Amino acid sequence: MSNSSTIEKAYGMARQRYAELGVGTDEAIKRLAGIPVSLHCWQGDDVSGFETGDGLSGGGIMATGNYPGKARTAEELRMDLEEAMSLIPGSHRVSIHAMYAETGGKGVERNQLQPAHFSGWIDWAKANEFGLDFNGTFFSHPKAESGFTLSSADEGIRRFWVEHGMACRRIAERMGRELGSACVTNMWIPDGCKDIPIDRKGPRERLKKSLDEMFTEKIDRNYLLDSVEGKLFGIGSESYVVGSHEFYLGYAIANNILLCLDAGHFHPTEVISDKISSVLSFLDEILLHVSRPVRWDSDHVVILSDELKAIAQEIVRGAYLDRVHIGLDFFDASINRIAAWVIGTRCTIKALLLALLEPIEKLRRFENSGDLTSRLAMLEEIKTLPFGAVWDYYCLKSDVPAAEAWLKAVKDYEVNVTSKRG
Ligand code: RNT
Ligand code: ZN
Repeated sequence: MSNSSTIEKAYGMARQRYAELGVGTDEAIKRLAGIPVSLHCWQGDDVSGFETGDGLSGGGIMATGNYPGKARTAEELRMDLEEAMSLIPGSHRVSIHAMYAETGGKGVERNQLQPAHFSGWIDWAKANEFGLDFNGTFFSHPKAESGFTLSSADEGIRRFWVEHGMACRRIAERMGRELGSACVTNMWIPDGCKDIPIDRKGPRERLKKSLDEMFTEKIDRNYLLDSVEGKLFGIGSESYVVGSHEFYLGYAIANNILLCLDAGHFHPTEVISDKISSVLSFLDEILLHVSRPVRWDSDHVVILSDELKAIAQEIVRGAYLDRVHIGLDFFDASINRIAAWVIGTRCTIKALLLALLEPIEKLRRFENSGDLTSRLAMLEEIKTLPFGAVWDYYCLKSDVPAAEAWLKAVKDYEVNVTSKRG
């Protein structure tokens, strides 16, 4: 394992090599430190939440695997998140779902949730200097069992979920206000059906009406940023999803709210990296759900894949860092859950660093002058630049383990903490 003087030495050499291409590594590291990634709390407990005794299916999303030691309480989940954060360089955010409310053992209906039910999360975020993001939970609930929530034809059910959305926005406003940083609040609903519907129009009309009602209350954008997330299909909604991409793209543009692009929510050969500059031609800001679909929307742990690199390149090349909120959305229950967070988040940050280290000006010049030969040659050559030395140095300077050294911390934590959970 590298000690700090080896890391510094390797960095010095890397800095020189990048400088030859006109890239400043110190600059890149400085910019990288200012980019928050929002860690999704639901990786820590397989998207279960802490509501009592429902045992209901999760609206077509599911973590597979039964690795021991998942968090059973909010305290455990926060502890695990802190452990993960201590192994990730930079200052980041945590994304909470409404089903992680702390209601003191009392059942509180989702349309009755209050900011007070999240004060444990808010106090913790304050103490640790994490930003918070929020999500409505429109699944794992008796009133979602029919497969329809905001688009339900049952007025009582539809109204219940509208009220849930309104409650979530007030909770999120509180989070944003208390933490001094706008809380990106995402609404994803599972609505759709397994087999071919007769009426595709009615549910969409009702969804639009529900969203209009939910977003009526004007809330300061300094505290709350509303976002909606579409999808292509889910388990049990293979033939029809009410909130499709076109539906929400239209809704977001018409209402000047954020669109959430999830990497697993499109046709298998479609990529969200190519959608960023398209949707940002019409929207001020977007949210990303960085995920890894394997053959379907499987939500595998994010790795340093070509698509992850392309996502980061698009954000950096397009100078969109202020307009793209980077959130994670994966859940794997077959490996150590803290390691899953650390791997996925470190990879996302690595992809951003790679993008910040591109000799963009040089590449642009090649392209603009029609020298496509040099463009391709350079794109391939930069793949073997000493990027790892810059990454290790960034970890060292951020006081987190460089290279694979973080794994030992997770293994120790497993022995001392998670393996002791029943
Ligand atoms: C589901 C969506 C949604 C959820 C989380 C838990 O397909 O991706 O974002 O994964 O809200
Ligand atoms: Zn998602």
